[in-house]
Amino acid sequence: MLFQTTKEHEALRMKVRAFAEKEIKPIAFALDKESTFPVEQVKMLGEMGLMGIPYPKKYGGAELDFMSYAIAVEELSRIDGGTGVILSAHTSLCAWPIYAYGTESQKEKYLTPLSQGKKIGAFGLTETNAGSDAMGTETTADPDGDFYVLNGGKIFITNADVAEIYVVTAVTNPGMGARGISAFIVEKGRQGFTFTDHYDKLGIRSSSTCELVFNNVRIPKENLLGKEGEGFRIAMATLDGGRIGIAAQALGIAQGAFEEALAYSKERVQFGKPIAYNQAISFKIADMATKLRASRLMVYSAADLKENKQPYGMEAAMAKQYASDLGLEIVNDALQIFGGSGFMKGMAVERHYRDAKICTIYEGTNEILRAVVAGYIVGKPPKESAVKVKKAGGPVTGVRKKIILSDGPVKERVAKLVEALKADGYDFTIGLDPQTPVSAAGRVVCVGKGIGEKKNLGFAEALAHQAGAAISCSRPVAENQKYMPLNRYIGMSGQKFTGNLYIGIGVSGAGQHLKGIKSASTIVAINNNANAPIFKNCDYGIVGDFAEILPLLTAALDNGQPKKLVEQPKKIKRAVPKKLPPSYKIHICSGCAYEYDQGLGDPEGDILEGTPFAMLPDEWICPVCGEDKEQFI
Ligand code: COS
Repeated sequence: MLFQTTKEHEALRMKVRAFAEKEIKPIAFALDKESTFPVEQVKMLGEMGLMGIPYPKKYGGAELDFMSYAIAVEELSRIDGGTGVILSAHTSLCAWPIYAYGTESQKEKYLTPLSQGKKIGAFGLTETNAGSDAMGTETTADPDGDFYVLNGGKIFITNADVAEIYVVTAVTNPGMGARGISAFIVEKGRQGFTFTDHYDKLGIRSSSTCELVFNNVRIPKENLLGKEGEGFRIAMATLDGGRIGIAAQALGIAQGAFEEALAYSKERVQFGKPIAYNQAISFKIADMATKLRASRLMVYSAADLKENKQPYGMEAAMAKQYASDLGLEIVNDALQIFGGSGFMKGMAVERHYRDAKICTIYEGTNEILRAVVAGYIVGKPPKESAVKVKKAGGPVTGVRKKIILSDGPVKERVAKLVEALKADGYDFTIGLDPQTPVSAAGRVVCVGKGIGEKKNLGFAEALAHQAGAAISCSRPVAENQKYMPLNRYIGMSGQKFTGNLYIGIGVSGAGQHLKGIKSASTIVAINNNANAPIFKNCDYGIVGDFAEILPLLTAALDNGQPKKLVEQPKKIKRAVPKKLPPSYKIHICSGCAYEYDQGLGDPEGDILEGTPFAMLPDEWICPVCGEDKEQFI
């Protein structure tokens, strides 16, 4: 196997390198610090013909090979890992499935502007319960005339919300596993298609990442990508190619860190000579260079296989896993060579160090990739395991009552809620300092972005007083809107609420937030969007405008007396929906244990559905063993 880049490859490398050095390097620190997407620079990439490198010219592409694409991602990442993944997600994850599975008109309509860089693309597969187990998809697409109606959400989506074209997966046939999932092209701007706030990330901060929310989004049937039921395979095949892009990104980040460290080691003098001549450092440099060479050969080899239409899934997985695992070792050594200076913000090596980590996680964790590679070598493990495992999925907060009060006068719904809470054991004569730390509070009122203007916090504060609750909020309310200090936000990354009563006001229920309240005994949701995910995760919900509901709820909890301040009330047992006993007695044949089911009757014995056992004729016999009716117990 001889891998040689051509003169054209090297010319392209120089072109992308010059661009990255001139246009991105000077602003890379600021992009990272401010978490800013490089809008103008991405536009320039489009003008340079780099946003559709491997696609045919007739669809606006540059019609170069996959190795050229890998080199471009590598060179951008050498300067800024975030810019590298913008190109990679756009080219591999959005443009590619349209190129490979799209109809002619889909390619003209979507691939062309993507390749020309006029529109940015993104890919939506990952969900709260569908990470490594991509088959756990819960977003649904229900047919309705000439449309599919999308409901659900996607998390950790690179290029959201700057992208205008999204390839997303959704379940069209529940219960059919992989074959029940389909892929769709969804344009930004469709009614009901919204985004959450951007994540605040460790690295690749110049790329944008947020969640997609689909609330009754109508997608024309012509936007189905491939056939119905092909979505999972399309997604898996897309990721095979995507992994070449991430491998190239990991390689580029490591290359950048290596060059920084090499230059520094030659200029930094200790013990009378540059540290590069110290064997401890020179051996590190030798190892880094060796690892880079091995990674580069693997990345280019996978790209070459793809270009030549050879099987490449295993090689792409190997390259991504290897280049990113070794990439971490290289950036670690690079920072070590810089010593204390490398630990300082503003040093490129510090940014490379943070940017490298994600490459071992996204587009298949390196653990999953080892499973993929092993699958090619030893074959796939048998599907059925002797060990029964709990099926993932379902509400993040576990089994909840989900009593949603959506109809009728608001006052009556509020009264029903208060009655139900009292029946669950809540005493509203007690009070709590609203500034009690969230982790110590027995009850909280929590506001989400739906609270709107800051002055509306007054509604929540009044309710918190009457409910004997501390006040808290979702992450965006603290971080972006700055309505409360950061130590009051609830979420996976913030404070966990493990007390009794959580009342969410205008909280939509992003997975990260719900993970922070999953131990609450009772979850109450008040939101005007009946499809907000929090309603699938609550015990009681009222659908409606908080400005109307909260004053009524506050008044209903007001007992006219000052609240008694008490010690932390004891933990109330979580309300579990009751299993209803059958409404009729069970009758079992003493001969064969056949159970007569009143609901089914006995069609073979001409007994209609719904016939009670007592009404069966005396001559009726057990349809299984022929035992007389009176032998039933
Ligand atoms: N290309 C095409 N089809 C593929 C495929 C691939 N690379 N891998 C699997 N398939 C097909 C299988 O052939 C099978 O098709 P049929 O139902 O027609 O037989 C179907 O997809 C199901 O495959 P499998 O049984 O292997 O699925 P598993 O649930 O066992 O999952 C893994 C396989 C774990 C490999 C998969 O879920 C995965 O890659 N997870 C990681 C997801 C990921 O990378 N997420 C990060 C996204 S960041 S954008």
